[in-house]
Amino acid sequence: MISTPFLADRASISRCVSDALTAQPITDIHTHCYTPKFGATRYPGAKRGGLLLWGIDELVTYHYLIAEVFRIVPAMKGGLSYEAFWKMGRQEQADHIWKHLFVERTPISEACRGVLTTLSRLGLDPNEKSLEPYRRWFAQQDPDTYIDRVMELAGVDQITMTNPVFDDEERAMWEKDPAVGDDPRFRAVLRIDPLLRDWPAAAGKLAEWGYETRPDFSGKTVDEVKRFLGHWLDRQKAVYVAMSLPPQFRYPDPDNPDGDRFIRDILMPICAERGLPWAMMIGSRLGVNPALRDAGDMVGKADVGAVVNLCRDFPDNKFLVTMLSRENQHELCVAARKFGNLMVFGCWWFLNNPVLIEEMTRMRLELLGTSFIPQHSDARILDQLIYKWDHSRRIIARVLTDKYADLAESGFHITADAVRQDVARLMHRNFHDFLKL
Ligand code: FIX
Ligand code: ZN
Repeated sequence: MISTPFLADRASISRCVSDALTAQPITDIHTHCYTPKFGATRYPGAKRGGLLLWGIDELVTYHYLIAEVFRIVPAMKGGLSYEAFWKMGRQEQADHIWKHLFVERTPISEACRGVLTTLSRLGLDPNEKSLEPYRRWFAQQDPDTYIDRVMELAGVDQITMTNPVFDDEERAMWEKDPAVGDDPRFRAVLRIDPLLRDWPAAAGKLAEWGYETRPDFSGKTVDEVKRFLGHWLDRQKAVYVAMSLPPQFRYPDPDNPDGDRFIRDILMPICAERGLPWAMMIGSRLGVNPALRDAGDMVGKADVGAVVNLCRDFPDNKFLVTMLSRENQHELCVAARKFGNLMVFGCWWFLNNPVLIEEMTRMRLELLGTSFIPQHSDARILDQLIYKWDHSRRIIARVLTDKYADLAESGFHITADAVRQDVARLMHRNFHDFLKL
């Protein structure tokens, strides 16, 4: 039998892991990016032409950076009021952020560093004191071909969108052009937060749209909500159903019988019937500072027990779960050891920082082997795919190298092929295989 050479030392392991991660196309399972048919930011001028956000002014006015600049120039006497900031045009906002976070201070936060990584990887000098040179460069790009460039630099082969059907602007685009989401580089996800976060209002909206739904679930409500979900799942060709849920989400929840009913009688049956996972993103406390708009949301420790109860009570359903609180991560990993229909994914939002990506990836490998999805980008601006994946790859490489080195110490033979297989599972196959289960 021909013996397969194995990786005998840490240096060869490290090289092999980095090469495998660089070569492995990544499916990004959760972003807020959009196909060009949804309309794109227009350069010069950075005018919002639709839902596809890209380019320097969008990058610099990312809501993470808006939150950070209000720490430097606070919305109080002698600072800048929220109203004044929101009255600014996008370029004026970007100039304000660039000045205070990138020029007058060291851009050392992860969100600042991300902009610099992106500019560098695009071949631009990240040391400019003004945004004008970047604006001139972005004004020469065509959004559609730029998507290909970004995906190539990020090593991403599929961008999974977030498509909130209760968002009037986006729903109108789907109703006007059913093919708006048709782009081989993208997949759609039916996002339905209001159906759990505010059932009575959501039932009222469905009634406005012609569905016979009533907040008290009387009449044909159950069948009509299923019809609504089925219509949009078909329209979007959605690959899963998603919700962001508050820290107080419980299942079952004696204080929210409507929510329990929606989950039990509507959502679980339709997802099981179609083999679609329900992606639960749990722990977002919305609007703690409403004046910051998208930047005003916060994290809260949630109840992993709700995930355990759902996975146990609905064994034929699949659950993609990420939680926002660092304190929930270990318990969620242990829950995943108990249920094969639970796929843990990503280092979400306030967890998407090197120190926590490292901690979570180590924890998950040690408790779950390679049976999880280590990361998603959550990119809101297309160009962020470049830095979010560049930064995460480095950390995942470091952690995997350590774990393989631990294995080698036991005398186990790690082969390059095994490393490539593991990396393919983590960055691509686990998601696609879970969808097909
Ligand atoms: O609910 C979500 O999908 C969150 O990821 C977003 O609402 C959040 O603003 C975000 O982009 C975090 O990275
Ligand atoms: Zn998101």
